[in-house]
Amino acid sequence: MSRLIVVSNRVAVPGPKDKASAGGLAVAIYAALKKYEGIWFGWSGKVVESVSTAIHTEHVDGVTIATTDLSHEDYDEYYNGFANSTLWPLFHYRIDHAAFDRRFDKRYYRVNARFAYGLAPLLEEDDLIWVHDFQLIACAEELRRMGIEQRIGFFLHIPFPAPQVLATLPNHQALVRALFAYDLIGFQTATDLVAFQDYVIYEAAGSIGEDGRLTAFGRTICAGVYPIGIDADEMAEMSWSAEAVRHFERMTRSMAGRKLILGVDRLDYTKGLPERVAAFERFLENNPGNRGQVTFLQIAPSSRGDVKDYIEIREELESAAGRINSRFADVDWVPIRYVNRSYPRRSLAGLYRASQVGLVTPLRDGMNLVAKEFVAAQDPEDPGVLILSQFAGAAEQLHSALIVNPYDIDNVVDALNKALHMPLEERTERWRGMMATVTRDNVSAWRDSFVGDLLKVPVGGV
Ligand code: ADQ
Repeated sequence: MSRLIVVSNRVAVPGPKDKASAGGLAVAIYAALKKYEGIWFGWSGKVVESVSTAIHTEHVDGVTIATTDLSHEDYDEYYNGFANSTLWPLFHYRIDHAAFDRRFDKRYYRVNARFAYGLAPLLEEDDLIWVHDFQLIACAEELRRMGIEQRIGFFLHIPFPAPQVLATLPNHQALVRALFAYDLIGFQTATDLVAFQDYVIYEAAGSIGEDGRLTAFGRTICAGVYPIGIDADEMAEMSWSAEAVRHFERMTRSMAGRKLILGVDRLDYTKGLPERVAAFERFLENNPGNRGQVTFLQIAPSSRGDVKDYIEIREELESAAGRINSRFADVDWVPIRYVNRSYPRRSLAGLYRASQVGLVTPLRDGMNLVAKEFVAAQDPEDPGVLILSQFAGAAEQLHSALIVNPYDIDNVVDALNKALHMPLEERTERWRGMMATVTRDNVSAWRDSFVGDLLKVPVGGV
C-alpha cells in the first residue's frame, strides 16, 4: 500500500484525548495518515531569526510529523504577503484588497521551493502526495524539478477566480503553470472548476479532452469537484454534550423568549459582516414590531490580526454594531451582541442549536463549514432555518437553505422575515434535505473520494 504524504501550511495534529477541540478536517486527515502510515509536512508555526534547512520530525501513532520554520521575512512576505494579502483577496474576487509586490511572489516561490527541498528526501517511490491550499501552489513544480515523479494531488480550499480576475495578478501564468505540475486538482464547487477550465482555454491556450482532462503548459492533468464536508454525526452528537447543553441553556435563559439569529465567522472581509449588520439594521427599521423580540448574536474572533485590512474590518464592525445598538436598544434589550472571541466546538454546537436562524452570508467562500455545522447541530424536532449566501460553496449543495444575495440587503431582510416566521413543518422538511446531504457528503467521503481518484489518475502528466 502507498503511504500518504500530506503537505499543508499549518500542521494541526489533534490532541490525543480531546478530538472535539480539533476541527473535523484535521481529524479526518490525521485518520487517513494513520491508516496509510503517512507523513504530515508543513510549517511548525515558529518564526525564527535565521532559518535553516533542518526539518523537525516526530512520530505519533505511526504518523510522522515533519515541520520547518519560517524566518521573519518569510512570514511577512510569503505568509502575510503573497498568501494572505495577494492570493487570498484575489481568489475571493477582492481586487480592491489585493497587494501586488514583487518581493511577495519571489518569497512565495522561494518558500515553496524550501518546502519541496525539505520534503523530497523523506519520500519513497510509491508515495501518494496531497498538497493543500493556496499557500503551497508551487510546491509540486519544485518537486518535479527535483525529479519527483510520484502522483501529486492538490486541493484548493478557497474559490478559484474567474479568468479576468486572476489576470490582474502580475505573472498569473506562472501560478497556473505551477498547478499543471500536479496530476489531480480538486476544487470545492463546479463554479470553481469551470473558472479554472476557462482560464486554461482562454488565457493559457490549453484544451479539454473528451475525458475531461486538461492540457496546457506541456502537461495533461485531471481536475474535479470534491466539496469538503464535516463530521456530521459527531457534530449532531456534540450538540447534546454537557457543555453544549450548558451553552444552550445559558443562551435560552438570556434570550427570555426572544428569537436568536446567529452568525459565526472568522473576522474576515470575505465573510460579508458589515453587509450582514446593515441587513439586520434594515430589518429593525422596516419591522418595528420585531424590536425587542429578536437578537442577533455575531461571534467573530480576530484572525490575521497583524494585517492592516483585518484591523480595519474589526473597527468597522465594532462601530456599526455600536451605532445600531445605540439607535435601537432598550433598558432590557440590546439588538446586536457582538463577541470578538472564539469558542470551543462543543459550546458552539449548543449555540447553533439555541438559534432559530443561522445567518451565513459571505461575499465569497470556498465552502463554509459553519453552514454545515449549523445544520448538523439542529434539534430534529424543532430545527432552525439556515440563510445562506449564493456565493458560499455550500450553496451548491444545501438547496433547501434560504439562498440569498448578500449584496442585496433587501433580499437578506426578506429572508430574515421568512425564516423567523417559518412554520415547523416547512422548517423540518428543509432541514431534513440539508441534513441528508451533510451526513452523506461528510469529511471522510470528501477525503476518500479525493485520495481514491488520486490513486487512479495517470502518472507523468501525459
Ligand atoms: P474558513 O475561511 O476558516 O475556512 P469555514 O469553512 O467556515 O471558514 O471554517 C471555519 C471553521 O472555524 C469552522 O469549523 C468553525 O466552527 C470554526 N470557527 C469559526 N468561527 C469560530 C468561533 N468564533 N469559535 C470557534 N470556532 C470557530 C477555509 C475556507 C472555507 C472552507 C474551509 C475548509 O475559507 O471556504 O470551507 O477552509 O475547506
